[in-house]
Amino acid sequence: MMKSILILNGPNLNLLGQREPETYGHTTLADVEAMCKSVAAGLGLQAECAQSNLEGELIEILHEAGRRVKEGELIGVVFNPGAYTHTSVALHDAIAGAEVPVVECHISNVHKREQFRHHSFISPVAIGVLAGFGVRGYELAIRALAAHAEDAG
Ligand code: CA2
Repeated sequence: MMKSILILNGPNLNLLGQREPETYGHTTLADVEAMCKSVAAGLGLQAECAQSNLEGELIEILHEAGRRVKEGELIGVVFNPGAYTHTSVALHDAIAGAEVPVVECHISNVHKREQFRHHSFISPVAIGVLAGFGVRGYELAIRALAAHAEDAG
């Protein structure tokens, strides 16, 4: 059975490519998802993609992902939590509680932006963090997650 990875995007990332191109580029979320599917396929993985603007829905998706990791169907999640990165103890607790492997991924380099973007509630429960490589970061995060799963066996 081909294993899956989940590409999960949080609030406002549905607007990608439509506004603020100087910060987030011209690529749309649909383009990013297609690129993720093709990168994953090259690694023998299936990429599933989800986006939600709702914190509770992201929590439920992470719980389900944790169950599927335990079943051996899913290797983990590439997660761009959007602005919830900087606010959400609930998403932190969901990742820890579901014991789901997460690579945190940001399009922009949050550390060269406003101070309020410098803290992440997600990083302490992530395998690792990628930021500042534009939408190419999703590809790098998929490769990082796949490599981590290989190492973990
Ligand atoms: O750099 C990233 O990927 C962020 O996670 C994006 C979030 C931001 O709040 C984080 O600090 C960093 C914002 C996502 C909103 O994306 C938009 C895209 C196009 C137009 C407007 C917003």
